[in-house]
Amino acid sequence: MTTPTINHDTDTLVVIDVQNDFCPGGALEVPNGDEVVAPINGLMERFRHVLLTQDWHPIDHISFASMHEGRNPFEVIQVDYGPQVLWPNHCVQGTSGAEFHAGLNVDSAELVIRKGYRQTIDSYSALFENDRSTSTGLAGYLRDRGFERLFMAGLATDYCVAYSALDGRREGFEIIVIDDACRGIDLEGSVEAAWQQMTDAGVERIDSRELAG
Ligand code: VGL
Ligand code: ZN
Repeated sequence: MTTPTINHDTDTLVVIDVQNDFCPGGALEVPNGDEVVAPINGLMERFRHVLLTQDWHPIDHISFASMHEGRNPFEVIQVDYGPQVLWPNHCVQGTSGAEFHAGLNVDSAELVIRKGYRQTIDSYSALFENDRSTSTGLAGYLRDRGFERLFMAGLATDYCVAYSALDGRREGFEIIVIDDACRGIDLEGSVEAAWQQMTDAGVERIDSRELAG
């Protein structure tokens, strides 16, 4: 794809999980995660409509390794809805780790959608929880608002960005991931695998410099 032009009526920028715990020094740090802040601030000035997601877990969340005796972070277990990576405790509701990065200019955001707040299920995607069927309500909101195309940026490429992009395609939205405004966790090649899946699903991949309007 070459130089998409922003359509201010039907495009929205979805900024995913730019929270302290995913930045250097955070509980689940994404390598160089804070490098997305500057490009995303630039993008937020250019889009009329901006939404944010916020990972928002109870302290006893099922995805936390600390809840599973004898298990360590980054191991994978089977739960009711399939495989689940176990994470260090992160983005606990009300903690500073769950706050947006202090440098992120969140003022223009029209909606903050929180996810992962149910104890028994994780939610990487902004649209569906990890069973891929429990809706967060976002798809309906986006349709109600008349949005057709979602530009996505944030953390982490291989988890919350990829799952959101894939679910967005499944729900019939055009999805464009702005690659230079994302960073990945990269467990055993997961960034490359995520890009393969996204590309196969028709997700477009651009650099913020390729965006016009
Ligand atoms: C995320 C792992 C656990 C993300 C959230 O934002 O990509 N990854 N929770
Ligand atoms: Zn999480």
